[in-house]
Amino acid sequence: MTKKYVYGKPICTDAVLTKIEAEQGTVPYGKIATENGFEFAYQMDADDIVYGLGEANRGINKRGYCYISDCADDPEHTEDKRSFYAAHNFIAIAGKETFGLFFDYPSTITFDIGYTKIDMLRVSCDEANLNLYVIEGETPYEIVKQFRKMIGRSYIPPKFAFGFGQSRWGYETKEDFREVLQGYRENHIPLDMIYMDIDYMQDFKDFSLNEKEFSDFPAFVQEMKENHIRLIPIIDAGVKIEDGYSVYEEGVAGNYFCQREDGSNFVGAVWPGPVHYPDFLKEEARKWFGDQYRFLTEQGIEGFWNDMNEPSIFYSEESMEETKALLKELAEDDSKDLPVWVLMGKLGSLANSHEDYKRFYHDIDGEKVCHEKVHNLYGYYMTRSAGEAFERIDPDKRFLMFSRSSYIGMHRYGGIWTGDNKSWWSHLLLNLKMLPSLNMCGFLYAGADLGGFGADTTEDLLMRWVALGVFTPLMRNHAAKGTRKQECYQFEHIKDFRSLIEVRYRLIPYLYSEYMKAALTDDLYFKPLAFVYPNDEQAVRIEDQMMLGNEIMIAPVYTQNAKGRVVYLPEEMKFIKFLADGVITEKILEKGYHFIEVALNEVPLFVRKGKCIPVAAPTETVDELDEETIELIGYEGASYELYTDDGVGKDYENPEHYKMLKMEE
Ligand code: MIG
Repeated sequence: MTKKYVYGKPICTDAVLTKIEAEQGTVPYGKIATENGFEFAYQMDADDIVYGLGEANRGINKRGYCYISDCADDPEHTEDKRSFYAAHNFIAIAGKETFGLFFDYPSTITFDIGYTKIDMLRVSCDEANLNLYVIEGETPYEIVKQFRKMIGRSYIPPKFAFGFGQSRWGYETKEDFREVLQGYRENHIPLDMIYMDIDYMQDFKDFSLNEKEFSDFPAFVQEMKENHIRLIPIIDAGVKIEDGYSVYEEGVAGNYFCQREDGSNFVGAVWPGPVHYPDFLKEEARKWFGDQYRFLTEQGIEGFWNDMNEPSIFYSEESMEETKALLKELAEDDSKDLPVWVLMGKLGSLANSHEDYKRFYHDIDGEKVCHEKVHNLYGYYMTRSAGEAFERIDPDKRFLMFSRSSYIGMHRYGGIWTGDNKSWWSHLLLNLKMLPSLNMCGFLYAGADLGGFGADTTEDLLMRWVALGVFTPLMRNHAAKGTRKQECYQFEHIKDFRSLIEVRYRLIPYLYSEYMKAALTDDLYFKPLAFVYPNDEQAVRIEDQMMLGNEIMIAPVYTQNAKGRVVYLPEEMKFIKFLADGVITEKILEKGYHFIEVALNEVPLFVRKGKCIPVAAPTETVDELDEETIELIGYEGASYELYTDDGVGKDYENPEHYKMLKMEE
C-alpha cells in the first residue's frame, strides 16, 4: 500500500511511474511541518534501522549521520562528506513501526538520521513543494520491492557488459588502447571492454574524435571487435563553445542550452574551457542531444559512460569575473599583508557552487525553472536523453550506459558507477556497503572503480578489490591520470589476476541470470542479510557480507595484510573457494561465526543450504562463454533455474529463456 501526499506545487520528475491518487489527510507516521520550508520529523525507536539513500556515505543502516542530496562533483569521499554525485531520496524505517518514504523533490534535501538528536529522524528542504510517498508493508524488503514496482523496471545492459573492463584517464592514442588489449590477451586475463576517457575527443568536444589519431575510427572499432573488445567512450555534459563546432552551433541555433534570466546562454567551464550546458529538461533539447550519440553508434560503438553531469561547473563566467576583480583589488593593495585566505576562500568556493546554480534556467514545457530548483535531475535527464535516443537508434538492441550523477528514475535508462573513489581500503568497504542501498533505489547495474581512482593503488588492494568486483554487475578497473599504472598486467603476480577474473567469467551464467531475474521482477540483486534472515539478531546488523541473488552470500576480505576474515553464517552453508589453479574447494560450515582463510588470489562465496549455482568453464571473453560447460556446485539434489538469452535483444518475457538445472544426488 502506497499513499501519496502532495505539498505545494511539486516539479514533475517522472521518478514514479505508477499513478497514485493523492491522499487528503495527514501522514500516518511522524509529523510534517510546512510553515518554514518542509520538514518531516519522526521519533525513532532505539532499535529501528533506517535503510536506503542509494549512493550515500557510510553504512547500510543510515542511522547516526546527516546526508544531503545535492549532486556534486567532489572527488574526496571522506567519512565526513554528506553529498556524493547522486540524489536517491528513498528510505525505509524498520523496527517498531515499519514504513518507507520517498521524497520526490529535485533540489537540496537533508536527511538528518539521528545526527542532531540520536533518535530523531528529520528530513527537510527549503520549499514545501514536493510529492511524498509513504509505502507500507510488513518488512523493509516488501517495502523496497513495492517501491521498485512504482518506479519502473531497472535498466538492463547487454550481456557483454558483465565482462571485465579496463579504463584509465589518459589513454590517448590507438597504441595506448592496443597496448591494453595486448597486455590482457598476452597474459590471458579475460577482458571485454576498454573505456575511452576524455582524451579520445578533439579538444574535449563531445561527439568528436581526436583528428590525428582516430581519422579511421570505424576501422579501429572493428579491429577491437575482432578481438572481442568493445570500446566504451565517455560523454561529458558541457558542450565546448567554439565557432564551427556543429554541436555547439546547433545547440545555440535550436535554443537547446540552459539560459540566464536574460535569455543569454549560461557559460561555465569544465575540461574544454568555456561550455554551455544542454537543457536536458527541455524535451526538444533532450531529443537533440540524444541524437548526437549517433555520431558514435554509426561508427560501431555500443556503449557509453556519461560524466560531469551533476553538472560539474569548475567556475562560471560570472564567478570568474568576481575572482578577477578580487585579484585586481589584492594586487592594488600595497599594504604588506596580502589577505591570501580571502583569495583561497574565493578559489575554493568556485566549483559546484549554488551561486552558479541560481544563475541559469531550464525550460520545462515552456515554463522557466531555475536550475537551483531542479539541480538533482540533471544527470538523470542527460542519461534519459541517451536512453530515449537508443530506443530510436535501434529499439531491438541493448546499449551499455552508465552515468555518474543520478536521481531515482534514471535507473530505467542506465546504471551508475560511484565516481572518484581512492585507492584506500576504506573505499573497498564503502563500495561493498553501498551495493544493497543502490539496489533498493533501482540501480542494479552498478560498480566502483576497482583498485581506486585517485591515489596510488597497491597490488594487494587491487586483488582484494577485484575479488569483490567479481560479483558487481559493472566490473571495471579505472584510475586517474598521474596515478600508478593500474592495469592488472602491470603487477608482479599477473597469473593471480588471471585466476581472479576467470572466476568472474565462470560465474557469469549465475550473475547474469540473477541480474535478469532481479530486474524482471523488481527485486534486489544484492540484499542485506537482514532482508533474508529478519529474525536473526546477528544477521540483521551485518554490513560486510551480502546476499547475492537467491542462492549465495558473499563475504569479501577488505583489510590489508589479513589472511582471511570472520564471517557469520545465519544458517548452515557450503563454503566455496575458487583457488588460483582453478580448483574449487567446498566445505559445509555450521550456522555461527567462523574464521575463513582467503589468500589474495582466491575468491570465497557461500551457497545457501539446499541450493546450487551454475559455474562455467573460464573464457577470456563473454562471447566465448559456453553453456555446455556449466556444472552445478552446492548442495546435492538442489536445482537452479537458469535465465539465458542472446544478451542483446529485448524479448525478456520469453519463457524459453528459463531452464531448470538439477544437481545429481
Ligand atoms: O574531472 O574524464 O569521475 O572517472 O576519469 C575529472 C576524466 C573528470 C571524472 C570521472 C573520472 C574520469 C575523469 N572525470
